[in-house]
Amino acid sequence: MTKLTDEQRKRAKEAFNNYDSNKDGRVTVEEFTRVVEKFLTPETTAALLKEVNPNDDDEISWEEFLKDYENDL
Ligand SMILES: [Ca+2]
Ligand SMILES: [Ca+2]
Repeated sequence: MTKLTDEQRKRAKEAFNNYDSNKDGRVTVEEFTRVVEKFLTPETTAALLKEVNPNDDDEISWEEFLKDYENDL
């Protein structure tokens, strides 16, 4: 697995915070969906959610987000 540089990690964190619209430090599936559905089709949004939220609960944890971010590099 690729190890993120500090800079990449910082960017991942910024992206994560960007999805956290109520700024409580957690990204719910609802928050994530609200952002991505603006520029993705419902099908693509669903597929993306499966990748970024593999345990299918109602929250995209930082660990889940970071893992997906690494996979997409
Ligand atoms: Ca939130
Ligand atoms: Ca999750």
